Amino acid sequence: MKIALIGATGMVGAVMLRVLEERNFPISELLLVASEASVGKQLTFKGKPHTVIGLKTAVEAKPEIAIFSAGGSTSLEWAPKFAEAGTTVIDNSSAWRMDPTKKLVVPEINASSLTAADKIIANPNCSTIQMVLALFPLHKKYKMKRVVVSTYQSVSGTGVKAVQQMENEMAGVKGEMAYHYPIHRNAIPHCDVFEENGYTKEEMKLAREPQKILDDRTFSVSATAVRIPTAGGHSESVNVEFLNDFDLSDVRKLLHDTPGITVQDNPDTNTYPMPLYANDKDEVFVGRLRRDETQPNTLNMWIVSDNLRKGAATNAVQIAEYLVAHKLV
Ligand code: 11C
Repeated sequence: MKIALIGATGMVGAVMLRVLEERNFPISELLLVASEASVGKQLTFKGKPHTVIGLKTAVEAKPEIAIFSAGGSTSLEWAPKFAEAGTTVIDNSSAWRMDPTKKLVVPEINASSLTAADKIIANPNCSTIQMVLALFPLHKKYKMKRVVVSTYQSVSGTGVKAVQQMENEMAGVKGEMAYHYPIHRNAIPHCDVFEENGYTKEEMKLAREPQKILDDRTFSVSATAVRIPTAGGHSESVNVEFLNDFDLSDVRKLLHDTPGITVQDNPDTNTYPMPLYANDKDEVFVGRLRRDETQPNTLNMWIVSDNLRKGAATNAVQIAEYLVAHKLV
């Protein structure tokens, strides 16, 4: 496979290179692509140096797959150009997610909907992926009615400028601010921009994307997204009301049997998921499973995953693997 990585010099790009290498993705030629300012830079893949090229050169090279992690405006402009050249695009930005003509894919849930005609495939938002993967087996069996989620999102979700802001604040050094407020020793209830309804765009991604991925508009999601001073890994407190009653040991078994999920749930041994330990792992970790005693058919759980891996790079590479395995590229 000739693969292009758009946004190769960025934070997700670096994780993407590691994931492609670790999973030994079949690559005959790797095109590392970035903005004009980075053209000519050298990056290493499997111990070999690669020179960064520009978008136009990459389109002309007609790769079979292009994985984009370069922001929404680059995706909006360039994904259609790659698609016209015959390349299948897997896009990490929010640009195409809610476009009804594009599939929004978490491979463990809905990769089977993909066909060779899907030339631009959207990767969901990081906080959506980890939540929807845990909700998926439970929804299948017990049918969700309403989800209330509060997120605790790491600064790596914002990007390198935010990681730098937190490090500067921890070291007592003045520097550029990614947020309106200090993040060290703080919690900021503001991820992405505000929309007209008073929710942030991140909260609305959590509300809208699961319905599209699960192809079901009968349940609703109400979200509050909060940025906290952790370096990597998003955490989520999730309250789910089902139409049908559930058995807690069956919930645990359903989650345990779902590929991509690791259950960490034992109050006796203080076992529960935490971002420090989910960092650099591909799984979605689920714990603190307990019945909501204030309402029937309602479950509380705590979900943690590395936002740059399953939340971005790993999910995108899994989509690429599916396309290759099913001869869709
Ligand atoms: C965050 N979820 O942590 C965001 C980062 O829509 O792909 C990814 C933004 C997106 O703030």
